[in-house]
Amino acid sequence: MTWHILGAGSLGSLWATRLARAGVPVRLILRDPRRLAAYQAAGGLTLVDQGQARRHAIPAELPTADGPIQRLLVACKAYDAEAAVAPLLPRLSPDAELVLLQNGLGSQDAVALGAPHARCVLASSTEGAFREEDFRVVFAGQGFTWLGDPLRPGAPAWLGDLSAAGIPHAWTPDILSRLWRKLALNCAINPLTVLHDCRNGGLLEHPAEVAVLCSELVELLQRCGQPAAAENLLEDVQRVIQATAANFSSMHQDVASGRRTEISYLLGHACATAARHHVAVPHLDRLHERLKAHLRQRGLPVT
Ligand code: NAD
Ligand code: KPL
Repeated sequence: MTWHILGAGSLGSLWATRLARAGVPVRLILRDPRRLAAYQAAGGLTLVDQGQARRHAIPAELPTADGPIQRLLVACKAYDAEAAVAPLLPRLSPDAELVLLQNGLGSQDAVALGAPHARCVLASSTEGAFREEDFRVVFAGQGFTWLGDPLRPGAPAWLGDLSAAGIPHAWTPDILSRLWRKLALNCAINPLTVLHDCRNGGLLEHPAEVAVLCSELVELLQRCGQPAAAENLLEDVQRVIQATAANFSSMHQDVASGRRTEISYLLGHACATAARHHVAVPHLDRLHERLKAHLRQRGLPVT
């Protein structure tokens, strides 16, 4: 069964090249004729893995191409996912499955609402990749991908393709808990690294700020039906800060490079959920406002 991959950026290319390398049929879906022409001129997708570069001539097409889509990996940013999937809806076969790789929460519901007949499998990944140039991606950090479907707990047979491709993964009945936990970690760390303009380790100098955010996040998670995601959150945040002390957070990297952030699907989603559940989170709200002001000053979107 062919994997269609929507979004030939960092993570989409990392998945596409590893699946193709394992002999799994893959097709890329590129945004428009200009990008398709650029891809064809590049001669394929290059994966740099442990210093070794290898090009994979994976076939590519436009969203308007003919042919049904049975399995779609959505590898766009959270803010692009819904609009990117929309033109593909007429091509989805009745039993189509979508794998949603977006970080944070909110974009998955938007995609699922637009594709009510498709099965939506949610993913939470700690793998790391970045684009060295267009259609050339560096595998930067070993990690793990959790997959799950909150509506249908049974694991799909295609997980075998991921094993064949050497993509470390596991199926979980609690994918929402995993996504909420990652969101909470991102909320406690990433905005502060932007506002203090520091590496993750720089937050060791701001323990009280981190602690108060964690206590509000714990209260929110408990009150919005995600108590497992709240367990030992502060200890985990402190562990991640120590373990990644030398790194810049993904949000810091986005802001430093003038790229749009996924703020609405991380801190924005946490604050909106708190408001919906009538949970007071004054420090998270204030952090959200400060972050939006910081982004506005730099001409970056606040959604
Ligand atoms: P990216 O910006 O590198 O890639 C996204 C790709 O989607 C781009 O190539 C863009 O052109 C394409 N795209 C956008 N709209 C499109 C459309 N309408 N049609 C076709 N293509 C379209 O992003 P990324 O870093 O791969 O991140 C994807 C998601 O994975 C994000 O939610 C991110 O937070 C998450 N994530 C990334 C990493 C990582 O290391 N890069 C790790 C974990 C999670
Ligand atoms: O996931 C992260 C990110 O940079 O996005 C870390 C810093 C590990 C946790 O917030």
